Amino acid sequence: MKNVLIIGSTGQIGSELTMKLRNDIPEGSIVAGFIKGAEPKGELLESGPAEEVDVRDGARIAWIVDRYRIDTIYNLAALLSAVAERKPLAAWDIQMNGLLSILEVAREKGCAVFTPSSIGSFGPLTPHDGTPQDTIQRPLSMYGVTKVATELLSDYYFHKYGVDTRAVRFPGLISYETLPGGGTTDYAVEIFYAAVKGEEFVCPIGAGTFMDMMYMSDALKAATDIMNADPSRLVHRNAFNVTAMSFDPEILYHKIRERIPGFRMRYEVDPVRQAIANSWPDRMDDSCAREEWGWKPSFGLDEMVDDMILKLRLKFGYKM
Ligand code: AKB
Repeated sequence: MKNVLIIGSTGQIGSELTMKLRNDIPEGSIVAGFIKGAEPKGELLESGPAEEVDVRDGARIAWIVDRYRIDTIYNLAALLSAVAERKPLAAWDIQMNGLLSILEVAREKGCAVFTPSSIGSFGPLTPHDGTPQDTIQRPLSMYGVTKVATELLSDYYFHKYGVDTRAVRFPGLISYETLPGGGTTDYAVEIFYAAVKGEEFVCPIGAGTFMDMMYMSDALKAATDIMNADPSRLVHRNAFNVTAMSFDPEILYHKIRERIPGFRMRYEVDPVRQAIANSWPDRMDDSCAREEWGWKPSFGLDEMVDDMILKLRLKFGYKM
């Protein structure tokens, strides 16, 4: 991996992945792909090339691949689970037609492709505790439908055309740089913003709802380690279960209160997000990722909570 195109570079994952790749591969061209209205700013704009690109525009993607001799494409353009339920046709269009245009360019020009899947690719029939790598995937949400189709189409292009497609199934991602938007797990980020600002948090997900989660630095490590992995060791490709922790809103609330004693939370459950969360795993088994490419997260729950509070206080300029 040397010259990389990140489609969706201004989103929650893309903004940090682009900067990590620019630091890790200073000799490469790391191109920040963005859509109109979500232009990169500040360091992201100044530290390397940026190109406007709609994920569905294969001709434009091919032009960027030629111009920068791109060898790897990170496809991070997606509508997250809750917003995809409100806009199912747009979610299908972006997720599926976008993926197809990228895979076609990759087939013609020999690029590797990473398109993340998610805990959203599972459904109510999936075993929820210790969810295996290979198991039932019958999601009920449009987001989940597109994630299962993404896994299948990515595997298809690998088996039929030899396109080097690899991916992970991300859990909820927790980060302090860029807010997520429209996901079911967003509460686990938003709660920190409220706590650090001294505001009450209204939680849209009910007590007792466990979901897998991961701190962003581990997610970036997963996204790059899988693409750098020795292909001869990969039994699976699209996509690996990866997790770092599992908690419900109560556990997270109490962990934050241990550090910010005055913090308050109350529940106002959003039925759409709650139904999605109920259908997702409580805790995935990620042993295949550990065995096939050495996956191992660095941040557990306590380390993540400490770091989130510290980084948000610094971000808002609060005295320590
Ligand atoms: C969402 O909640 O939609 C995402 C995901 C788990 O894929 N964060």
